[in-house]
Amino acid sequence: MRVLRRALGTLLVLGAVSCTAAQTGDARAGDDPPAALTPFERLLPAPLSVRAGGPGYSFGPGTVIRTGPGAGPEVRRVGELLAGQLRGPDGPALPVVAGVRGDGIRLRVDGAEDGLGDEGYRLVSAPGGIDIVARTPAGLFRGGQTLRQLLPVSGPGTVPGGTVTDRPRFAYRGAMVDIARHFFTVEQVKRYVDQLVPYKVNTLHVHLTDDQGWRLAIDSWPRLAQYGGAGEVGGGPGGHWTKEEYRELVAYAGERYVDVVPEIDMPGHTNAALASYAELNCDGKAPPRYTGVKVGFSSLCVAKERTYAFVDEVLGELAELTPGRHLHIGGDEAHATPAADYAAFMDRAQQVVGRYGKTVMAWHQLAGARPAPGAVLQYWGHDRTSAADRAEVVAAAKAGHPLILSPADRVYLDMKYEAATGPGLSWAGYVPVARSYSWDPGAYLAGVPESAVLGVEAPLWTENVATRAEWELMAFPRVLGLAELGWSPAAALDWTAYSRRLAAQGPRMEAQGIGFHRSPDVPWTR
Ligand code: TNX
Repeated sequence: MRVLRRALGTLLVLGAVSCTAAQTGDARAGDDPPAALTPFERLLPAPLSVRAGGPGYSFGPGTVIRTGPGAGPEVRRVGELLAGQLRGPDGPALPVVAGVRGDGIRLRVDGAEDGLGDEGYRLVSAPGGIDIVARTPAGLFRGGQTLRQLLPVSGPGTVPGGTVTDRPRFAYRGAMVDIARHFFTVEQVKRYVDQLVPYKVNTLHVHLTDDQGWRLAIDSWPRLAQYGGAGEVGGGPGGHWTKEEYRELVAYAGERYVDVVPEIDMPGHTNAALASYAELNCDGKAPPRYTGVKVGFSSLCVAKERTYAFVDEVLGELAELTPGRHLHIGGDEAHATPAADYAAFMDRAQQVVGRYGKTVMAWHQLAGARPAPGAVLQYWGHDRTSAADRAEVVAAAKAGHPLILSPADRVYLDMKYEAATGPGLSWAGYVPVARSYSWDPGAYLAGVPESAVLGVEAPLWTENVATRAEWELMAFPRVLGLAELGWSPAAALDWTAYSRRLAAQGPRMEAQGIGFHRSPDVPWTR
């Protein structure tokens, strides 16, 4: 911390960035909007601090990415990934070479850079090259994303001179996708990972099971995926992921420093499981599969021992597939489970998670039962959530449960922007881009100190989102705002300034082929 504070003393803190496009010498400014922000000003999420000035670095045909000193294979891999991201169609080859002496992009891990934390970095751009220094390879990767944004949309060109010193405000910056209501493939979800990493999102939560579908193969209960996965909302064929596919997603995300949090929603939202195995039902009869959009009608049979064998075996296989810390066990909208049964069930399910060496994550309804020590609660309330429900969550946070904030009327990506939005729902109200961005996670729940907030997450529920195009329309651009709320310092959060940064991302999202919502509250320039 001391190092960072000392460094900050010499830097202009965010908001004071004052270079002009002319000073930055952005050689190909033409492919960013006219009267555009300077490259430093358009960074999204806004960094902790920037000191712009001095001549910058121009990529040339011979530019290389250098790693070292003593960089292991992980730093090299970060270099290769970054080269792949930076290389435009006609850009330089950007080979990755060992040793940081010489011109080029120099990636260096320095364990003594305590002030940069687990994901922070410092990027210095000057005529001799660009230095990215971090305490961890993850920090180098995040710094590499900043470098991408400092370049013109078309790829390697000139990076203006200056220093960015940056680290996230919150440790957890997530996006969730529901592949249960409508099925999506691993390839489609990987594409989402690619679309999120430029904005420094570090967690992908996958809602794997619900009433309408069970989407992950479980060896000890094969009918869950085979039968329970063969359907979806509206009667489509559905589908499921094999373990191999799931591992592939986890590895792909992991290489980009995105942690995958799997969710098995219990004891409600379980019709697909109940339909697959009669023995999981209290009356021993399997219900039909479900293709509607109601919630809150299904429950595992809390009184049956067989239910706990199911929980144990499913979570055991899931833990084995999960390198990350968290297993999400749902716990929301268990309207068909009496309160005492709910608490009893969640006690046992949480014990199972603990036995497999993982940390419980659950929707905030767990606060009304008995959250296990350390359990992370995901708050999805909204401005009309009752004072009593809110008080339960506040009390849990005060008792030491870290919170993930996903307020439904701010960051539920399935909420329509406005009445005319085609896909999506509106039970939490319409959520225009400005509303989605305009709240402060550190001060959102009265009585919850910022230190109790582990981070933020934007869920995309898919009852009424059936295609990848609809998914992109709902997620973009709102998910960028969530990324900024999770990363940027509180002092940087300002809608007017943000809306200009967001507008500058328009051509970048276009270049990535993202079909985003051209919301009228953003000053898009083209
Ligand atoms: C509430 S959020 C749900 C989901 C729905 C969503 C639709 C939560 C934990 N439960 O089951 O898909 O609303 O917006």
